[in-house]
Amino acid sequence: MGSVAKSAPTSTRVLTTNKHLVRWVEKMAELCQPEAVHWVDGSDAENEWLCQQLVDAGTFTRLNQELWPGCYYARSSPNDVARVEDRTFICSLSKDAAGPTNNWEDPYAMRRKLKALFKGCMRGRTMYVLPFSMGPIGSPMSQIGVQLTDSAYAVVNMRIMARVGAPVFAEIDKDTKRVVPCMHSVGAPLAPGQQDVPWPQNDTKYIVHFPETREIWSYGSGYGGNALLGKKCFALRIASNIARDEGWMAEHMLILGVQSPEGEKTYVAAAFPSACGKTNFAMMIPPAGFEGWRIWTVGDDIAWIKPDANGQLRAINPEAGFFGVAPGTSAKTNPNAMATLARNTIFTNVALTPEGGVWWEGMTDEPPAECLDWRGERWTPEIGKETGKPAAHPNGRFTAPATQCPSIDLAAWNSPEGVPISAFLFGGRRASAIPLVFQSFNWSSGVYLGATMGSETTAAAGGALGKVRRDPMAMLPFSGYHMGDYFRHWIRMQRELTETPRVFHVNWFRKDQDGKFLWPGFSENMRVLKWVVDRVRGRAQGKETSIGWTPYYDDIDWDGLEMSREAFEKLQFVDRKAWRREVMDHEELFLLLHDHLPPEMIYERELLICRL
Ligand code: TSX
Ligand code: MN
Repeated sequence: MGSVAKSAPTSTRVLTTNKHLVRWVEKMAELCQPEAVHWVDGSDAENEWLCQQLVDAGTFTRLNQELWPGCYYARSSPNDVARVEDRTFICSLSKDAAGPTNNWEDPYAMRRKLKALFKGCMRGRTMYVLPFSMGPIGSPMSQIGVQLTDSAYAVVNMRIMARVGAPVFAEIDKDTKRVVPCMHSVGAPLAPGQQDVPWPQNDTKYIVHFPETREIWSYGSGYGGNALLGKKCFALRIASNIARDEGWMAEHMLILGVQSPEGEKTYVAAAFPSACGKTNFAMMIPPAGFEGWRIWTVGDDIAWIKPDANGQLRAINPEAGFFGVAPGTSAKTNPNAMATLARNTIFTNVALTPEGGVWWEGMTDEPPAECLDWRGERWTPEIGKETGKPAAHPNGRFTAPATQCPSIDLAAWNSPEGVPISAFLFGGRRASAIPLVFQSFNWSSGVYLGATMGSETTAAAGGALGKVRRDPMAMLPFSGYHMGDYFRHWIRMQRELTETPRVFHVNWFRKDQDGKFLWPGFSENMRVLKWVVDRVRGRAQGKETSIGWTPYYDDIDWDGLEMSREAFEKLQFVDRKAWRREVMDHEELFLLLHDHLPPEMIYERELLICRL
């Protein structure tokens, strides 16, 4: 290690005047016993220094700077490649408050356990004090956290994913907002003289949330949602608790704006389960035939949504970057994502090419002749075929700044009051029964659509093929409280609104008897979005069916796409027999949640059964 890299620009300077924060940092340093404490200012110089530290430690490889300017490459430990849902806990005072779909442990017992785990856990490492704002700094909708972490990797990723550093300390010093304390350790202390590994972690992992005291404790993992605590832990699990108490919504939703050739802008928020192409949809480019139309990206993962003084729902994206799944992302499936990740991006668990570039399955039609896979082993297309092992891990990621996205709605993304939301979209990956698009009759039947949404299990996800895995509002792993109470909160939100957003269900994945997709998807989804906008604006017709309002063939703009009336009817067909099975299947989740389920969900189900 070079001696220049050893001296941090800000290593021990305390960057806040907030006494509570200083005292907490001191207390946590006493518990974790780090070698040094580094207050993160968020500057470029500091970031470069941190990245150099990571290169020196073998965690980062600097990519070929001509091909990938400002980009770094990391490989995690094979024991640390994804969120760990079975190690994720909601430690509310009562088990009942966490609900049957969350792991729960008594908060006092869990605190004792965590104290023991964190005792001396940062020995031989630096503890970074990382202040972050979820949402634009100073926005009334934003929330502030401070993450104490022994992972420089977490710091440089968080710097992309959130607003961090000196301006956030300045906000904390005003003492106007409660700060959410976020403790994070990879759980791998170093004995004096002990050689570090490129990806320190601990096989024992705990991702713990204390909803009442608004605290997060994460131990043992350096990866993604386990380690970048502003994202799933704060912006969804803790924020969903804050939102429920304060009358707003923390949702697992993308936000996009549809702009017409006349300049009319309509914002929608959409929730899809994993593997439905949420990021692709958020960054969609309209197809041929839609000249003059634009899709503006506000966010690809999380939306904080709040009624304004006029009773209009407004949304912000609390994040500042995209932590996207790399495999499947290409110039064909998502050119805007490819442009976004072309520079200043951190790649994790993808393949490294001999010329110092990255590659993943689906990035190009032709794989590289040779590369190192996500484990660092030699990989060729032949080896891939023989072993069945992909070059990139299926959960390999890019961490890229949102500002680099060609379709980013910069004004909206920086706007403290957020964008007005006119429609909610729910969706899933469903091979049969579920039409391409339909609109709910009203708010409560829309909440029912969200509550019962799900995706068919694929071979990759494990589980029985073709079985529907329910993932209400895509929030099953992310609601920080009882899912039944969460539906109740959705129902209750209507009272705060002068006009409720219209609610739609979409399914890009319906197949015919031969297993062929009935809908081309991707850019062509613009046609569905236009109908959604036209419905919202009161311009488009609809046909009333037993499940909701569906478009007539002539309500959809077919300019530039070959789609016969017959093919469209197949895509939109409401198969009552299949739907009667579907509605029976809804009961399973409802039984699990029955003691907290709002009566509206029971009524909506009964009404649906009657209509069918
Ligand atoms: O992201 C997807 N979207 C949304 C895009 C805005 N994907 C990829 C899902 C995996 C993450 C899709 N896959 C979509 C879609 O709308 N639709 C499909 C299914 C599909 C796949 C390939 C074809 C068609 C449909 N290709 C051809 O027909 C040639
Ligand atoms: Mn997500």
